[in-house]
Amino acid sequence: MKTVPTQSRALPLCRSVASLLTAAALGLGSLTAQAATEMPPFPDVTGDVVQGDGSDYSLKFNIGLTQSSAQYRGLEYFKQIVEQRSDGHINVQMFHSAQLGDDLQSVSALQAGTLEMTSPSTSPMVSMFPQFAVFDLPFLFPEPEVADEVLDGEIGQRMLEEASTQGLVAIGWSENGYRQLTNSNRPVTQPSDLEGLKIRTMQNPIHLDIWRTLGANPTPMSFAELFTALEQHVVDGQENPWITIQSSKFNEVQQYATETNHVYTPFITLVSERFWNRLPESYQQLLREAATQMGEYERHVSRSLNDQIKADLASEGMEVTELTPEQVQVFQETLEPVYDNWRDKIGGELIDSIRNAVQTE
Ligand code: TK8
Repeated sequence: MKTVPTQSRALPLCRSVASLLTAAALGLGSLTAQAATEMPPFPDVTGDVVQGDGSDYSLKFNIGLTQSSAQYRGLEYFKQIVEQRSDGHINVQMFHSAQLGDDLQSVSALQAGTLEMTSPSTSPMVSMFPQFAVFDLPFLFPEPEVADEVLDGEIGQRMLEEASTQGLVAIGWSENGYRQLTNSNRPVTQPSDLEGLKIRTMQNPIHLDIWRTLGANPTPMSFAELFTALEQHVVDGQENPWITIQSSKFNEVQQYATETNHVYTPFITLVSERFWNRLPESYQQLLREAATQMGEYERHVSRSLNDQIKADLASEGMEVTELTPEQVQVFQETLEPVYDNWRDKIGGELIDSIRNAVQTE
């Protein structure tokens, strides 16, 4: 079997940014914490007005993350596109922070026809679509652009088609992104530092396997319960992209962070099939185009803010550890058995086709 592709992203030397910045954090922490992160501007809405069937439609779009996430920013752009190009005949109501339910509850609501759209992480959906589990394999995508190639290419397209069943229509990808570890106990630079740490994972068996293999004590839990669980020390740590750590204020209840980049998580854009079937074809096409444009913009927002947010978290007092390439390799090698454990269940062909796409990049 091939070895896990070495991350080609430049990883600076291990250092604690926080120690350099503690003084600044003491003085300015509360001020900088208030400063809103500047989002890249919305691209202009382009394309003609799309003729519908004369009826008006209203859709509720619910996401798990907060109003300061890239996910919400993407949703705001989606709303602009859909409302402008339908000339106001489609109204988009935005809900954030799991106001209408967490990822799994939202998917059920789509199936029941009580919610029209959502954009969950693929990971909690593997019980419905086992092939999504491929994205949970550790260190699969060395660069975000490689994830784009796969998701926007043949494999991603096929997965959207395969996920358009069970009351759902899957119309696009955006990104949650590379996941980073945080905890309230100690700095983590190697798997042995994780011993005994209770880590919240998504409701996903591969993530459980990853953290068990690393020696931690993982507990699956809905994202909506996570802040309280961290605050009350029900769990010691969690893992999510920098922008999610910041927009969900996990840094207020987590002292240590390690830039592990261990998994890249896509978001999938889903529509309720019941709603979809009521729409004229021209509006179905409009939603597809808007979902694609939302995905492009949201990825841009997420990526352009990543490093800035990491630095902000450090200046606000979090102790942020960046791993050396050698330290990353220890994590990769420790996690290689996870591939063997899941290969047959996920499908060796699918894993190979993604790993081949990664290598030809
Ligand atoms: C938000 C979730 C979240 C995910 C998780 O709805 O559960 O940790 O990373 O971002 O999809």
